[in-house]
Amino acid sequence: RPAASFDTVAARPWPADEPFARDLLAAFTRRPRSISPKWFYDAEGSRLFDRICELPEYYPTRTERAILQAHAREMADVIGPGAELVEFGAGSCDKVRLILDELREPRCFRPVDISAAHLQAAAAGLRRDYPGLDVQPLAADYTQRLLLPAPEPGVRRVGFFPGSTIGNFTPEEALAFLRGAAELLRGGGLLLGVDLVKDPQRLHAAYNDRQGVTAAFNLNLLARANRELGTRFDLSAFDHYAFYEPRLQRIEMHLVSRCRQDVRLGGTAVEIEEGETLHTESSHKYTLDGLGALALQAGFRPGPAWLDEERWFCVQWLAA
Ligand code: AVI
Repeated sequence: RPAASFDTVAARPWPADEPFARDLLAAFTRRPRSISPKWFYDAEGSRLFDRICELPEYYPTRTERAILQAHAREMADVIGPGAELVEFGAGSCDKVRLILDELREPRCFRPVDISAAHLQAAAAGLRRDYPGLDVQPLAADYTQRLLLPAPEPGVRRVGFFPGSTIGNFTPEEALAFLRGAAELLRGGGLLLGVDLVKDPQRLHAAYNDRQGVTAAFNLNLLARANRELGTRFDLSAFDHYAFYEPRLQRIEMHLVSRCRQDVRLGGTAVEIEEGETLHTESSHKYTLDGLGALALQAGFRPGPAWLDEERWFCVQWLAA
């Protein structure tokens, strides 16, 4: 039986109105080629990210967890009793439990996440484990302005943004996010988890793990396009490439084309040169001074910071 050639397989219509399709086309038609890392996180990408968090080389998750475990009581004291807690990008609401365990009489907990299904499951788990807690999930994109009811008089609103997710924003996006958060949290504050500038070898290893999970996570962007948009990217024609750029204090992740190749994105033919890259993610690392300056610019007053012994990661209190 002759194998079906590409030409006899009917192409799926290009879903031009889908945001991922629009962003992918824009990514391949600008130079340098780049796309937002938010497209990593379909079900498969989220599963791969969970595996990254368990890798021996990927220190941020476990280091932040240890900081929260060691200092949750002090953090709860800074937050104070009767507060309303808002978590940005809550996901499975895992880490916040360490804070909730110590918080005195929290008024309510508002997990915010773009994935409604994920959020409902996480909220149900929290209601089960914290029977007295008022859990008010909000399915929304927290990089946009959030519509929350005004807190009751005298209730401090406090944000929680762990995982150094702020590092995946450009400096301009980070400033815009923090400005919006300062406004939303006025009179309260923000507990922010941030990965710190450190030995480039350590950073390099964290994004080039030996099992290749980070490579699979990066390549999943193209695999997702094949699944959702009907593209025919040959994953073996791209390499994962992640490096630390010390002047910009950031890890850059790219997908590098191993050869000259043509790909079709709907009606658009795209030519990719050998060695050309698609920039898929930046992961900014901060110094305490740099973070403090950014927070001040955004309208926060930096307070206590909790670090691990190696000073790899920091959970910073920012008063709003
Ligand atoms: C989600 N974010 C903080 C991770 C990071 O480290 O920038 C995403 C990631 N990319 C590669 N490994 C992990």
